[in-house]
Amino acid sequence: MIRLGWGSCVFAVGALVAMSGCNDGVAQCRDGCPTGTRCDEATGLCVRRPTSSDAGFVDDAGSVVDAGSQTDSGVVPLDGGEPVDAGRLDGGAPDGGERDGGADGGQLVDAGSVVDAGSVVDAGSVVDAGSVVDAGSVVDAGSVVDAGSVVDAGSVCLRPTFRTLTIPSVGGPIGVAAGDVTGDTLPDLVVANHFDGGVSILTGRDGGAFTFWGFRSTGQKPYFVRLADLDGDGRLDAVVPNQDDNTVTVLSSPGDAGVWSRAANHPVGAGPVSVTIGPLNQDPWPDVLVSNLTGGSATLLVTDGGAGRLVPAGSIAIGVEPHGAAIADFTGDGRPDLAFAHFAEGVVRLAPGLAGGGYGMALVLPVGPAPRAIIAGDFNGDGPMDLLTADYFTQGLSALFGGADGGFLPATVISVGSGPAALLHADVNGDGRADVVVANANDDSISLLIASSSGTLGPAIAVPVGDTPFGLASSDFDRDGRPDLVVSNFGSNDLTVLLRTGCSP
Ligand SMILES: [Ca+2]
Ligand SMILES: [Ca+2]
Ligand SMILES: [Ca+2]
Ligand SMILES: [Ca+2]
Repeated sequence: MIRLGWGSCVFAVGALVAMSGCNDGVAQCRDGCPTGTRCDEATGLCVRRPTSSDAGFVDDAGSVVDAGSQTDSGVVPLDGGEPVDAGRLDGGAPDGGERDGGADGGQLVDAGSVVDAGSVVDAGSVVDAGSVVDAGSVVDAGSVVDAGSVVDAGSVCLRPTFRTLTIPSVGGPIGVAAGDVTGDTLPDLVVANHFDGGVSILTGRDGGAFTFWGFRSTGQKPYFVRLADLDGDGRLDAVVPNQDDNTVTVLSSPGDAGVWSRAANHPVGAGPVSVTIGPLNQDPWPDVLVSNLTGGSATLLVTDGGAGRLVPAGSIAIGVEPHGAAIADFTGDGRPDLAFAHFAEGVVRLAPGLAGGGYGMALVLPVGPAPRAIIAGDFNGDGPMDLLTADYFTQGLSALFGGADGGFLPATVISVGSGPAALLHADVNGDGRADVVVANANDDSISLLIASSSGTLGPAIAVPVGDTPFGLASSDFDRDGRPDLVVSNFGSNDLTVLLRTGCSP
């Protein structure tokens, strides 16, 4: 493994980033949800968006946060948080720092840091979309190690086994995403090459092998990559935060061999290291939440459905060093809320979405040291949404279990490998329930936490991968009906593809 000074970790290879639940794992969400639907975090499936005609639809009349009180069970209510800059999404003027039901939390300060809220502006200039590099050369279909025993007798597989392929990469593969970007229905890989200023595209072939297709420039020090159909053309686009030039690149518009022909660079805050795809407003289009590590802020980019492009929708001064983020409805009012893992502080900040747009005071939830990634889901099977953080300076995850009143229990630790840096919420054993995968950067392994039939997570199962894994994605690469995994190994400059074979007894 590579041991780097923490400073350089923070600013160079640091956090991998939160994967917002279902966007990473289950096919329907990962592929982008169609018009009129949204991603259901609990199942990873695209579900119909509620409308004003639906029973239970929450309109703008209510306040988001119930002014509950501390309960005997130790559940922290959602109104006990600290203030953040509440940017608005509706294009209106800032709300002057006032917020109803101030309850027992702090007072909202500086609600006016709205950056160009909602106005449609230039969605970014077209920059070099890159050229095709050595199209068609086969990049090492990989050596087979650890073929695993095939059991899989149809019962729940608690210990999945894999056939391992190692695929060489270049330029510091810090992040990876999987999905069909060439339009042939086979899942491809898109790799963020930190030192090369762009992403490489590896096209899927039959049997789970990959062919290096080419490269697309993005910006300086790309840190992460996510795929989603942002412009509504039915094809996956790539979203890449560029840490050193404070931009996010969106690659779109199928061109040569179906791969992107357009690159739009959007200005964001300082040091963007992650993007989270999810709903930030009430339209059916997926939006982009950017964590700006050094700026201590988050930038909101929303899709303008009519124009099919991304436009700025404000920023939030969320606090010191936000790394990963998650978008989910934690308060149960139908509006998306935002959760951020704050690396330097060892806390999660959860900002509730407000009825009129914008976000309310953030609830501060202590977790372990150096949380880098965060995902949302029901990880104990009791219904309310929970959070998991990957605490990089430890050998564990922090689990924040949601209470029935919308608050959270104090964090509990789940043991995994050393240096957990990335999280993936995806079905690993093929039983239809999303499991949790952890990239352990310091011991060159991943941990599998298999979800039981009751919805709880099993103990971590270690699987060796390459040196300093920082990126995770999943798809069925060999099209055998079983979900597979891919890991980007920053230290060994390669990718580990784990093709599921079966189960061990
Ligand atoms: Ca598209
Ligand atoms: Ca729960
Ligand atoms: Ca599963
Ligand atoms: Ca498979």
